[in-house]
Amino acid sequence: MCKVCGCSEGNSRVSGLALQPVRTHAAGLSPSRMVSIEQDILSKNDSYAKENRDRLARDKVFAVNLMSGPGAGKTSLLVKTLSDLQGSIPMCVIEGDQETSNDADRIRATGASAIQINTGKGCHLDAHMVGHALDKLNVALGSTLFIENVGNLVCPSGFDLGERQRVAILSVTEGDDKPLKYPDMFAFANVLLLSKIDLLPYVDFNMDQCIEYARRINPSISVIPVSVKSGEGMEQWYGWLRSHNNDATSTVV
Ligand SMILES: Nc1nc2c(ncn2[C@@H]2O[C@H](COP(=O)(O)OP(=O)(O)OP(=O)(O)O)[C@@H](O)[C@H]2O)c(=O)[nH]1
Ligand SMILES: [Zn+2]
Ligand SMILES: [Zn+2]
Repeated sequence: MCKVCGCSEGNSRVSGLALQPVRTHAAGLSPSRMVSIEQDILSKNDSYAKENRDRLARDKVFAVNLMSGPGAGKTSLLVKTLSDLQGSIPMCVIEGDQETSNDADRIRATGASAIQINTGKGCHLDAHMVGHALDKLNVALGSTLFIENVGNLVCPSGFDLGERQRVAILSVTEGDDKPLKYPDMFAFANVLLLSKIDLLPYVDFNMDQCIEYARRINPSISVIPVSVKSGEGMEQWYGWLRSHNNDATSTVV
């Protein structure tokens, strides 16, 4: 179910577990009834998100919601991060995709634990799905939990999952005007990772312009340019992760 595009009529699954879909294309519903259903769904999501947030805080887990359009490099970034930081921070992953367990398989190949959520026709994760995934994934005390959202630059920005930080990833092949065209995502995020910067010589992407657009939407957004391929910027990303992981694990609940 998506309050933005109202597009989901599919079944959501957490590794085979069926969740009840909410249908938005109900014939005969007036627009005001639809609005009231949407408000109900959002307030339900918020209460599930609060449950997740309280649970994660109790377990001293630093949860990061990673969002981007399809193919911006979320899984590649995670695979590299999990390989490079193995042994220094306990880490695990919740993977969200409409179909396939390809991304969870790529994550598990690094040795890290991963749960795949398939959203069917759903275009984003919601807090209820993440709660079910948390029941299945034994997240160790003091871990960083990466939640890779469904590849979509719009809909995930409407749904709090109970995470502590939100990271939007935009690759340089997508165009520097995206913060203005898809402002909700950039308003929602705490951090913007500009990915695939090894490709900058081959594309017309003005990094300064893109950052200026992003800050027009969200003046406090942090920006980290990275390339998984060349390794550029990865130390800055790891520094950001370590410091937030320390904050989460040292917060007294
Ligand atoms: N040149 C270059 N290619 C990259 C980089 N990071 C990822 N890619 C490529 O981009 C493509 C998509 O990467 P993924 O990591 O699957 O992207 P994703 O965001 O997880 O994709 P979805 O989950 O389908 O939305 C792959 O072909 C990667 O090899 C990078 O830093 N530089
Ligand atoms: Zn949608
Ligand atoms: Zn992915």
